[in-house]
Order: sequence, then structure tokens, then C-alpha cells
Amino acid sequence: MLINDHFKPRPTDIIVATFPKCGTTWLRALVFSIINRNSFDFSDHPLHKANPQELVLFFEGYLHRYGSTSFVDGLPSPRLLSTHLPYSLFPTRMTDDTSVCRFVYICRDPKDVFVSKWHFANKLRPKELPPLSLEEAFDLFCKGVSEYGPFWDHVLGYWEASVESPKKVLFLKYEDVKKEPLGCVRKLGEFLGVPFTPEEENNETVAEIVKLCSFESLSNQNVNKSQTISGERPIGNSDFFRKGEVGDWVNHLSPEMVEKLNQITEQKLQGTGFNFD
Ligand code: PAP
Repeated sequence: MLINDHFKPRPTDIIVATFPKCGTTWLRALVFSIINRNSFDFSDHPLHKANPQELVLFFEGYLHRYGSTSFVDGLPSPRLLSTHLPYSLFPTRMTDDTSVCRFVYICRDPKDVFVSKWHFANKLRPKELPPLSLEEAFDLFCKGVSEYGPFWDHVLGYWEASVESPKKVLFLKYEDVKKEPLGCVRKLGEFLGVPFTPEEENNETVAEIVKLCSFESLSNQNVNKSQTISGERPIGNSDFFRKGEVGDWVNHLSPEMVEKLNQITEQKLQGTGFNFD
């Protein structure tokens, strides 16, 4: 409601959008380092000293914290903001063709999303509550019960927007970024209006960005090993780095669970032109 009533988008705004556990931390780091690549040396980079969420601020988190848009209004351009909100919740002045702010979205195989989310939920769980069982969490995920609505609707909202307005919404898959990180970084640069020059290609800037933002690099920074973010429920920076792999679901889900999630996914995506393959 605050965004709807008060937020004034700027043409330079970049919104990193995700359903939780789809690669928010990674995409924040990539977007920050692509946009600011001429401001910092890769050997002494802000990502060595700060978690990506300190560099790409959590949009609705800051609105909630201040109860107004004033903090976000005061940020210098270009504003890099991160959101978990579904595309349909943004006002048309941010999503229609006359608006020039951009969204970058990353999705991930729902089986890996669910496993990652379940681990994270148990880490955040207030100690007075019993652990959330895999079975209970699975049931909720399949029913679409989560902070930001059903996973599939979230993905499809951004997918459809990216098909309708490819200059406004870039849609990426976690698995593709893992497989082809250099290509994805180039694609991000193009989309964000800061394509890599031949000189940058020669001096390996793209490869430096991929390396800096990799799971191995980020998870091994001291800042991401220990520090805790204050808040109602303290979250450690290290909680955002678990395995960072494709397909870890094989170690957690029963064949019945896999079949059920695959079935829901197939049903939800039917006729949309999108799939997770
Ligand atoms: P959020 O949406 O709550 O901010 P997000 O960063 O999307 O969290 O999710 C964390 C997941 O991304 C973890 O996945 P896993 O549980 O399957 O391991 C985390 O390991 C993974 N992740 C974090 N940083 C990276 C990275 N640089 N490269 C690849 N995966 C990463």
C-alpha cells in the first residue's frame, strides 16, 4: 500500500525480484557488481566487506521498518532495490510501458526452492516452537502457503511480464546462471543498459564479476561467515549460504514428494510457454 500510494519510481531504478530462496543473494551481488564495475577494484570490493543485502536494499523491508517510503525516497540514483513481492502487486506506474524502471527476476526449480526454504525456516524458527517437519512444510508449499503467495503464481507473474515487456523485465533461471554464468552476466549488462565493451571483454571483467559473486567467493568472506543482522528475529549472514547447488532436492525428497511437486508444476505451467527444463 505504501508503494502504491507514495513510491515515486525513477527511470534508473533497478528492482531485483525473487521468490525467496531462488537466488536473491547471488542476483543482488551480480547486479551490484555489474552496475558499479567502474567504481571499485575487484581486489578491494564492497562485496568483501558487506553482505549483498546491505548493497541492494530489501525494498519492502525498509518500508516496513520506517513505516513510510522516506528512506527509499532519499537514496541516490541508481537505486538498487530487492523485492519478494509478486509483480501484480506493483502499481501500474511501475509496470506499464510508460514506466522505465526495470525488474530483474530469477527463478529456480521448485524442488530446490522448497528444500532451501525449509532449511532456512528451521534456522529462523523461534526456539520456543518445535522444528517444522519436512512433511508439514511440503504440504504448505504445495498448497501455496507462503509469505509471498504460491511459488508458481509468483514465477508466472514475472514470466508473463518478461514476455510482454522484455525491455522492462529480464527473466533468469538459477540453473542457467550456474551453467552459463558468463553469458548471463553479459545478458544482465545489456539489459541494464551497461553492456560490456570489447576492452572489458579483453581484460576479463565479466569473468572477474562471475568469480567475485560465486558461492565459493561470497560464502568465504568473513562478513558472510559470522555477522548477524539485527531485527525481530536475528538472521546471520551465513544463513544465506548453504550449498548453492542445483539438484540438492535428491538428498531430501521422497519419490512421492518429487512426483507431487512435478505434477503441480506441470499443471500450473501448462500452456504458459514456460518450463523449468
Ligand atoms: P533469500 O531469498 O531469502 O534472500 P536466497 O539468497 O535466494 O535467499 O537463497 C539462498 C540460496 O541461494 C541458498 O540455496 P541452498 O539452500 O540451496 O544452498 C544459497 O546457498 C544460495 N546462494 C547464495 N549465494 C549464492 C551464490 N553466490 N551462488 C549460488 N547460490 C547461492
